[in-house]
Amino acid sequence: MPNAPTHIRRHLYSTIEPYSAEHLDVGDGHEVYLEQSGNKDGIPVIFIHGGPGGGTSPLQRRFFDPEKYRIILFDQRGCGRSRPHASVDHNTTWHLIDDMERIRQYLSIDTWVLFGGSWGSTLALLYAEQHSDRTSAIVLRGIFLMMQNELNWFYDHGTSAIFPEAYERFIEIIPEGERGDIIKAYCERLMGDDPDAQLEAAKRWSVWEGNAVTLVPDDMQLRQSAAPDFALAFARIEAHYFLNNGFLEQDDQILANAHKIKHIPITIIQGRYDAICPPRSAWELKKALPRATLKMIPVAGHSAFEADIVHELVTAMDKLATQKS
Ligand code: STX
Repeated sequence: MPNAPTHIRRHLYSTIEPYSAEHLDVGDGHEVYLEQSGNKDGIPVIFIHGGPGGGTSPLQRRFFDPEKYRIILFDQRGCGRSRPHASVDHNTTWHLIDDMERIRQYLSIDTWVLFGGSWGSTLALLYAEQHSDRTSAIVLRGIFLMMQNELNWFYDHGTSAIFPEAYERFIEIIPEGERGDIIKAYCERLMGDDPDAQLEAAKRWSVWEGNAVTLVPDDMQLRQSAAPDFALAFARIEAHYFLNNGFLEQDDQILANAHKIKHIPITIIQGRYDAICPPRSAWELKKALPRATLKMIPVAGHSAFEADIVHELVTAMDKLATQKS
């Protein structure tokens, strides 16, 4: 008899519809979109999306076994289906962390699993450092620690060396004299009162990032990045957060507070060729969290949806479900 295969590639779970979808009033004039799918009595997991400003999509429900997990997705302030669209008023990291706590209490959840990639990893780590007693486990992808060296990499000298032609399209609307601070220059256009100039800047900002998400160019990703509603929220919110360095008190805040979460089971999945969030941050995080598991994926970029990344994320979530049930 042949041996059972020792390595079966995992794919996303099947498409599912939410059993509940609503808007939650979080104050300050904001209403956030909140949905639940899977098993009402399952292990609660909150999906924390990227950007900031990226919003959620139905594909993101599919990392989790719907028989084992109570799957919670929400659109952070100002993006996705949250209202008002593209608003940066009362929109900071600390508001988002409070919104997550509000959602947790509203749903009567004691502790939950945090699942986030990219900016979603930033927000997951900051939430956990503040609410470690509410966090049962964390699964992270494409680590972003909201540090100045990461912003310099993506908006200045790093990604631009890999995608020079795309970078030229990104910076060509900014006069040379303003290119010393691209984020600030973009912010002025994205927050200005000319709607056409706003949208033009938003599309270029969003396409610059969309272009670098996948290892292999992906038409669907690029169309999504250029879609006006997506681009406007994504660009305005990202630029607002990055101009303010994520509203952190110190550049290495996440690493400096890592000791607060060292007892929590943490899995880090990182694509080796992630051009947006290069592996150095995942490595620094692993060093600050010696008990965490870091999986460096040899053939993968930034996207959550590349085959080897999906395999690792689904495997990590399945393993957690087995340990907890
Ligand atoms: N932003 C990283 C981030 O969270 C610097 C992110 N990067 N791309 C995305 O999110 C989308 C896939 C949502 C475009």
